Amino acid sequence: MDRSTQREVYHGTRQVPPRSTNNVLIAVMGATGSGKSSFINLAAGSTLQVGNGLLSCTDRVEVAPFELDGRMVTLIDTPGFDDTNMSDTEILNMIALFLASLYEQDQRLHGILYLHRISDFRMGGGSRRNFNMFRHLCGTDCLPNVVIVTNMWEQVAVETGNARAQELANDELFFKLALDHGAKMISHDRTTDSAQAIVREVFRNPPMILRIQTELVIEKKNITETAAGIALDEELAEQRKKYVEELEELQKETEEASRTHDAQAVEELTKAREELSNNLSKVDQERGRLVSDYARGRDALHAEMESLQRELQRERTETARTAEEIYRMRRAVEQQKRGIRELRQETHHIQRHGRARDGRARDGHVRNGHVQDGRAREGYAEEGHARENFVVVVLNVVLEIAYEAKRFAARLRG
Ligand SMILES: Nc1nc2c(ncn2[C@@H]2O[C@H](COP(=O)(O)OP(=O)(O)OP(=O)(O)O)[C@@H](O)[C@H]2O)c(=O)[nH]1
Ligand SMILES: [Mg+2]
Repeated sequence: MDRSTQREVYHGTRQVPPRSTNNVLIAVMGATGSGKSSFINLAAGSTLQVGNGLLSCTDRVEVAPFELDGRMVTLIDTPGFDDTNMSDTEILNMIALFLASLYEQDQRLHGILYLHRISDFRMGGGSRRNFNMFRHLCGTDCLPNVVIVTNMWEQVAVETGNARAQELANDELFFKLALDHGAKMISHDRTTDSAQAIVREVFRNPPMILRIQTELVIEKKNITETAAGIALDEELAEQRKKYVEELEELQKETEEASRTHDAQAVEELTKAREELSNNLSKVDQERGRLVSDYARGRDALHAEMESLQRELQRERTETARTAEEIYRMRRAVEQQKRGIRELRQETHHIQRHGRARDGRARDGHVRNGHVQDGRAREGYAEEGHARENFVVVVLNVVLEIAYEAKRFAARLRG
């Protein structure tokens, strides 16, 4: 029976799920609010927090392990790019660190589910940027292990939904290239059955190595040198260019307003320029932070890994000690059991032999009885003999007397 077991939280990159051949690891990605956590909760029976407004909800990598078809499946929830609380740089760092640490611990993903709301009436800048980042994290070779999950179908008319799905599947800017390279596109109807059927789609896949994992761990690239890092930097550079152009435009407008002495316009335009300048310096900071944050995150991760290793070693020693203790106790119990068995056998033996001896003793008594009887009989016989002898003697005496009396009577007659 499929059942949810527990919910674990990866604070950044901590605690990677236990390795096992029976383990299936699947990452769930997609724009913020695309329904990733809701999907995982349906499939795994977990209780990951689901957003209830316009604000982004999941702000770290979380996992939900559960059992499906006898396999231990772990769905990995990720924060989406375009988060309302975190920058794309932070999100990329978080996801990249997690994926690199998975790979370093010899754990492979079986698939990635990429969630997309069919209810989005157009694939806006956010959705497109999110999918772009996803493609660069993933690489082309992994696409056969990717399922694009379209959801929120109940929010649109069937024909509209179908038309959108068709459009997304055929547009090179959206899902066409991924589908051409083996990715699947499946609709989800917000039921557990549908979520689990989608999970099963990537079950049978051989585990894969994502492009970002190869780049960071094998090729030891800096995050800014990875395809995703470059894509993000390009996005930021694009944003920067836009801000600079807008600033130039505002500068011209402000100068024009000054020339016409439009004080209110000058004030409004100055405010807008300040805002844009702020955005520009944020973008510049973001571009710089991608390197420093990743390096800091990696150092923190290594420190954490070392402490985890020490903890693991302590646990192993403790486990070995406990195992030894259990072994000793088992042996003691075995010995006691053997002792009890022997004691029982002995008792049994004694009881059996005791009975036999009693029996023999009783037989002895019986036989003794017979002997005594015999002796008694002998006694009786002797007695009988004595009585017989006595009778014979008496008879002889009587006969002699009778004979003497007859002789005497004959003498008298004669
Ligand atoms: N109608 C409909 N609403 C859904 C569906 N899935 C999720 N939602 C709603 O969409 C909103 C966002 O869902 P979440 O699961 O939090 O989305 P998320 O992708 O995890 O969002 P972040 O954590 O912010 O990245 C919530 O209000 C959900 O109730 C669906 O299939 N249909
Ligand atoms: Mg979420």
